Amino acid sequence: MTDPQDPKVAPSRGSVADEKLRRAELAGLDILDTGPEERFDRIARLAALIFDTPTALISFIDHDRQWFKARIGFNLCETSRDEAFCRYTLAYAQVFVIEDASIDPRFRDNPLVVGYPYIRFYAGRAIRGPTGQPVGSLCVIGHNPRGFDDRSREILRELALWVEAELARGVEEPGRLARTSHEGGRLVATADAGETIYEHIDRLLGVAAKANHRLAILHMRVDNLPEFKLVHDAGRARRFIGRWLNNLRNRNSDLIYIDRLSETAFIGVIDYCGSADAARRRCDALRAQAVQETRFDNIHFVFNTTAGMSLFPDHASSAAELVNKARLAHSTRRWGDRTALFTPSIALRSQRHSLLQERFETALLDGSLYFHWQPIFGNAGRTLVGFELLARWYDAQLGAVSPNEFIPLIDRQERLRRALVMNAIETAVAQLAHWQQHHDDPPDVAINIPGSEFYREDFPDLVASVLRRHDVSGAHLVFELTERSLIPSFAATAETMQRLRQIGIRMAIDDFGSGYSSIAYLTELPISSVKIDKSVVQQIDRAAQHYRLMQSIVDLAHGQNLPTVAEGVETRAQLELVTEMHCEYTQGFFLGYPQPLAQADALVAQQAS
Ligand code: G
Ligand code: MN
Repeated sequence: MTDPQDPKVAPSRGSVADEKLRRAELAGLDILDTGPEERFDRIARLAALIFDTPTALISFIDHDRQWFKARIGFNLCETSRDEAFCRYTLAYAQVFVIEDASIDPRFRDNPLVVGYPYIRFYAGRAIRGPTGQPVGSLCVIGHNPRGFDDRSREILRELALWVEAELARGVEEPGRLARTSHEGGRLVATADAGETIYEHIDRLLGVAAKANHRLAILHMRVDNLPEFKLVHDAGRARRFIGRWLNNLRNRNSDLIYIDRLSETAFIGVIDYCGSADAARRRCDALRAQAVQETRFDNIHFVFNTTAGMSLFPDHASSAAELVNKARLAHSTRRWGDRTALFTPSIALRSQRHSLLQERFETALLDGSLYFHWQPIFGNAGRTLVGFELLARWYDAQLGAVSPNEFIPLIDRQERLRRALVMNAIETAVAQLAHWQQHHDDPPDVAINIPGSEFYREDFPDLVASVLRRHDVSGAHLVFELTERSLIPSFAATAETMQRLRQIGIRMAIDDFGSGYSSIAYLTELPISSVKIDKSVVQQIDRAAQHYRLMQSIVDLAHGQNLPTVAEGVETRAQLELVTEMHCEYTQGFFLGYPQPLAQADALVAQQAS
């Protein structure tokens, strides 16, 4: 073997076959791009202490790069293989020493010598894998020329053998950490198998409090993870996600912790300085990295994330509370790039929301949740044709609760949503039974139905049984569905609509023109009318372009033989214009407010006489 201590000798890569063996050994270790581990950091730290050097590294030589598993006093995650001092070390059985790189012909032009980190002194010892292939090195580096005596060489050799022993023990579970310490301006925590995420974060908080550091707690969800898991088996998916997390850890030294909280949720802790907004931008940047394509094990995937965050010490002092607040902030954001920052008003709103959800069922029973009836008129002859049933809530303590607030909350909970829908249907059908007995031509009653009900197998049967019980036909019932609520599946919706039509019920598309208007709703679904959203109607007397938009929607509906209802008509001018457009029906404050049943009943009686 040539002696690389001789400065005239350049190291060879070894034969192609040797290099192949070496790389196979390295691949078997599965260590490249994994996260920092205390058991390796500790050895590097000890080396720096013993030899009194600013820098100690445990590196591995990949195909074309040198990658660092442990790095004390060194900012780069990896360097090119060509620059690596360690490729000399690898080719040598003993400790390899450069006393002054600036005068060594092999190194004096090396970018790591002429530039950062200005290496002068280097001492390294190869690290061998289980079958003896040299895969990396343990080295110490200094900025000043110096010597390295036999005793030092012996110690470095012992430390390198210790690294080899750790390698042979295999890769530790990443992200589980035991002692926490604060050193060199960066918070560090170390591994403990039995610890929960919360216990670990609590310990980090303790260290941060002592060191006067601020932490951002990130609650991040990978929204497309279920798709990923549909395609890949559990073991591969777990390894892939582990690799993704390690990439994030490696590239962000301020991300002092990240782990998986549930199927799709992850908790990260960022050590930050500055304002809350700076912390948020830091989280955004981290997530921007998180969506970059990850490649590993022949899988390519892009993780899409949404996230919320809370701050220590501002928002709470315990892990449980901070994680909850980050999660709460997250829940206010369903999409978008920005990380949602927790604010006290988010907490207040969420308290109010849970209070409303708690009280809802009682409200249905004690009558504080009730219905108003808003009349709908034909534009020709101004005749009353029906009512839309609108939920109203007056709580003894909270006062009037707007439907804009409670409907979205109720819709989120299947049980409550179902209770409200069935209550509305019961109310409408009972009143229809009454009107049927007293009037030859009872009015229609329209009810808002959340789209989710249409995916329930038994919905048409439930409705039919209410009709049967009151001995009422479905001919005067209209179910209103918003465009928004129907997005998931046309086929399932159409099938339910057909079954409802068989018992006489008509369907209307509600709020048409307010959101994701699709012509397909008008052509593909067996609906009977189109209700044009008030945001469209209320503009028609202001500008010609809005007038033309409304006219186009009316014409579009007519093209499918569907009559139209103008919603939210508030002025005489609007009423005249919608009539001029041949829109068939009008609903709005100008002709009638949503009103209690007694008034609606009086309106029906008046019309009949
Ligand atoms: O989404 P839907 O069309 O079901 O909503 C009806 C809502 O519109 C009810 O809450 C009702 O109080 C409100 N509304 C009804 N008529 C008018 C009106 O003329 N102007 C305004 N601003 N709102 C109205
Ligand atoms: Mn409606």
